[in-house]
Amino acid sequence: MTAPLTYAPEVRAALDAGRPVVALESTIITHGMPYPQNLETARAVEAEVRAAGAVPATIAVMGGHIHIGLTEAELERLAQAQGVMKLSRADLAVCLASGATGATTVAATMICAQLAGIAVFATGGIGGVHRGAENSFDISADLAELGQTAVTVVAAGAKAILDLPKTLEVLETNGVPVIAYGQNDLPAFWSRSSGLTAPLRADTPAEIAGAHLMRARLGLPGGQLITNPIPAEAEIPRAEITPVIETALAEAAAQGIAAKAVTPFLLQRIFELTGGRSLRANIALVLNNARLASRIAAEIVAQR
Ligand code: PSU
Ligand code: MN
Repeated sequence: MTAPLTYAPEVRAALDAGRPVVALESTIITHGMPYPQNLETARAVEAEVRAAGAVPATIAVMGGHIHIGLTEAELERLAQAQGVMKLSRADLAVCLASGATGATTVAATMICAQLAGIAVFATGGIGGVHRGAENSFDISADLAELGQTAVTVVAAGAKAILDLPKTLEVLETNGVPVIAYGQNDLPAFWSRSSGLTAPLRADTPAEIAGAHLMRARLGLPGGQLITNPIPAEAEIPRAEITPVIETALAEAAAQGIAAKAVTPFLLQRIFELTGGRSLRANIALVLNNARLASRIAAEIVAQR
């Protein structure tokens, strides 16, 4: 018995022909953005991947199957659905076995991409070590997944709602290369700089593809985290976003928000508190990541 994968015809054809494919997650659609911007963004990200010469494969769980690539109707249904499960490594099999609908986080999307033979995955931000983790133990399963699943993930860094120094420490412990693209600083999602220096730097998609392929030759099981700074024109500078983040975090603590609910709560509050500016930035950075991921996927195909 093999994994229950259902491929969109376009994705299957590209994988069979050895053409570049970029995986995309679905939690950003169901839990990361409000409707209808979530649907518009999902479509725009797919279009961006196509424009860059790769094939997009948005991943979600429906009817007992892992869908590798969604139809327009499936994308629309997911974007409006209520009560969709947020799937990480822990929930994936239970969701599939039950037949429920589930959206894949970074961790679950990596697992599904690897099963499908997709090397590169574009998203917005990854989960990380939450502030106060020394008490809550809230550390995203995304970090452990990066240590064990061989997919190159392109993100805009980790959000400053997290404890970024601790997030870097856990990634290092898990053997994950954290590579800043085109700069020395670790990007912080809405801001181009976190004020921290990234452990590694790459300036071209070819370097990143070369390192991805070298990891396979070395038999190293984990992935790579590429942190791609948000385009300057869409950036919310650190000094502006910091007080908003502090307010949202204080509200989450006061309301006892915990576990899986933390990230969606904070994203929604920051959206409200910035009058939608955080969402516009989020959309710009996801598109930017889709472009870079497509170029990396093309380089991996070329160098293979
Ligand atoms: N960061 C965002 N938008 C998101 C997420 C993170 O800016 O939608 C989602 C991703 O799917 C990520 C997940 O994998 O949240 C992390 O959730 P948690 O912290 O519960 O592991
Ligand atoms: Mn968590």
